[in-house]
This record gives sequence, structure tokens and C-alpha cells, in this order.
Amino acid sequence: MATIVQIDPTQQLDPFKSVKKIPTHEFFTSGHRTCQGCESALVMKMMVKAAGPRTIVLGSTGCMYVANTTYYSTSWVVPWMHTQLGSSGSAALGAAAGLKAQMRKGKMKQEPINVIAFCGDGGGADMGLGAISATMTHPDYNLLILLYDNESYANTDIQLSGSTPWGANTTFSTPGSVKRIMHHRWKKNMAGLMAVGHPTCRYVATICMSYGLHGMNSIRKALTIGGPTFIHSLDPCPKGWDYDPIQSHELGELAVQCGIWPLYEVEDGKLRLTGRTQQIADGKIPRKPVRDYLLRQGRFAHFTNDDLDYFQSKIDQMWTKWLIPGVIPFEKDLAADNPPA
Ligand SMILES: Cc1ncc(C[n+]2csc(CCOP(=O)(O)OP(=O)(O)O)c2C)c(N)n1
Ligand code: SF4
Ligand SMILES: [Mg+2]
Repeated sequence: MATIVQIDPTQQLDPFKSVKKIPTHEFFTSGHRTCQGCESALVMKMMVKAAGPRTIVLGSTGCMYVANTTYYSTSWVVPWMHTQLGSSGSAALGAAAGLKAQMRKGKMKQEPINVIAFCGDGGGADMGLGAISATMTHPDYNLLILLYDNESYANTDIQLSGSTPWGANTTFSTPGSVKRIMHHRWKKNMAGLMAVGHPTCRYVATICMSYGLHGMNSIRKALTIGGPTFIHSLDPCPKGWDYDPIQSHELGELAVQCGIWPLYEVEDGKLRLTGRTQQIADGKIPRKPVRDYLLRQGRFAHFTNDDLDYFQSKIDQMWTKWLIPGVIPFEKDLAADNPPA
């Protein structure tokens, strides 16, 4: 017989109905040294604004640690702790378990406190994957892991990670005159991996803070549902992607609009496309060509037309063959592939 696990109450964070309803209080404020146009810094600001004041934030090494806590200054207004590069999962689980024990022993007031651990793509999709995966199998602790994905090990000068797109120019994959494409692997599918491999994780979502209300409401939903939850955010990074910082917001929108970054959530095993992605899938707005997105970034400046066509064919394949790319079959298409007898 399955063990029934008692999950502690969570804060009931209703979605913000519109941008006008978003509170003006800031819990991630001035004092950081991220680059101009850094979308990951925006993610931190919106993440903790969505969560509210009764929140503990834990962050693994990376730009969002180093640039946010330099020389005894910090932009965090809520309690914050640094954790080692690969240990956002362990830190989240440990903090949630510690709070639970303190409250059970009467050493702290019983109240729901949000525990959010963030990690970069290097820290989350590569180095800390094991700890995150283990944490997602503990249904009796309330915590959120937010992976902010700038598609490189940005803080140490833009080395490629398992989340770097095919062909991108990084300090580990600089195009040369003999060999143009130096990175041949397709981006790792973290949200799909978390959703499919961890039935104890009740909520997984992809977000991009160019759609801020959507991103904040996904965070509020994750924290309200409780148990271990996971959100993957795509964050344009002017330094690593090589573009003028003024374009950050637009690039995030383009990533969604060209279909390279589908927005979806998996709640209790049920998949739902969200935001612009849903509108594209419903045929309400067209999916833009991926070249519109790639050619805005210096990291793809060496692409030939053949490279762009190949990239487009991979995105098309994601959209026609998979609903969560690479993991969950797209039902509409499966039906077409296998017509009823
Ligand atoms: C175990 C370990 N290896 C290497 C480093 C050096 N290091 C510090 S930050 C960083 C980059 C992390 O990349 P990511 O998690 O993607 O975060 P980003 O810097 O892109 O925000 C690296 C490799 C470290 N701190 N710890
Ligand atoms: S390198 Fe990228 S992620 Fe790091 S602070 Fe600069 S813009 Fe932000
Ligand atoms: Mg990174």
C-alpha cells in the first residue's frame, strides 16, 4: 500500500490578474552588478516579488550569486544563502527539512515559508542534476527549484553547457576557418526530464520573463501547489549571446514566438501549453522563422543558410513530432502517423 505523505500547508498565492495588480514592493533591489540588460537579474526580481516577503532564497554559484553579492553588498531583501555550484537541490531540500523540524519542535512559529533554490544551466542542467532529481522525489517537502538558463557557464566567461544551443559560438566552441560548427549537441530538455521522470513533482513549467505576468504566475502556482516543484526559465544574456542589451526583452519574446522555447506546464501529470505557445499551437498567431531569432545574436553570426535550415528543421520536428520536445508525443501528429484501421 502506498504511504500517504502529509504535505505542510503552503502560502495560497493567487495569480496576479493583470500587471496593475503586481505589488510595488521589491525584495531584490539595487546593489547588484549584473550586466546591463541581464534577463537573469530580472528573473530574480520577479521571482521573489511573485513569492512575497515570507521567502527564503538559496542560490548556487554563477552570475546570480557572484554579481548579486559582491564585496559585502547584496540586492536581496529576503533571507538569502549561497550554495555550491551543483547543490541547489540539496540546499532546497535541507532548508525545507530544517524549517519543518524547527516548526515541529516548536522552535519556530508554524507558518508556510517559501523555499526557492535557483541554479544556472551549468549548475542545474549539468553539475547539479543528480541533486535536483533526488530532491524532486521527496514529496513531503515544499520547495521550488528555478533554473535560470542563460545557455552557458556565463560567470566564468561563457563556456558551453548542456543547455547551449546547437552551433553556438562559446569560449569552448569558437568557430574556425576549417571547422565552422564546433558544438554539435542539441539543448538538453530539462523541464521534460523533470516532468516525466518525477511523478512526485506535482508542477513543472517553462517560462521566459519577457512574459513577466505569465512567469510570475507560474512561480506563484508552483509555490501554492507545494511539494517539490521545478521551473525552467530562458534568459537572454547580452554578454554570452552577443547582442545590444536593449534587445533583451525582444529576444525573449522571439524565442517563444519562433517556437524554440515552448511555454508549457505539467500539473499532476497533465500537460498544458501556455501563453503565446498555446496561441501558436491553436493557429491564432503564426510561428516565426527561427532565423529571425538566431541572426539577432552574434553567437550565431557564423551560420550559413544550410545551418539556419537545419536549425529550422529541428524546431519544426519539435513542433510536429513532440509536444514536450523529445519526451511526450504530440497526440495530434501521432494520430496522423497511425490512422485508425
Ligand atoms: C564545483 C565548481 N566548479 C567550477 C566552479 C567555477 N564556476 C563558478 S560560476 C561557474 C559558472 C556557472 O554557470 P551557470 O550555472 O550556468 O551559471 P551562470 O554563471 O551562467 O549564471 C563556474 C564554472 C565552481 N564554483 N564550482
Ligand atoms: S553574463 Fe549574462 S547572465 Fe551574467 S550578468 Fe551578464 S547578462 Fe547576466
Ligand atoms: Mg548559465
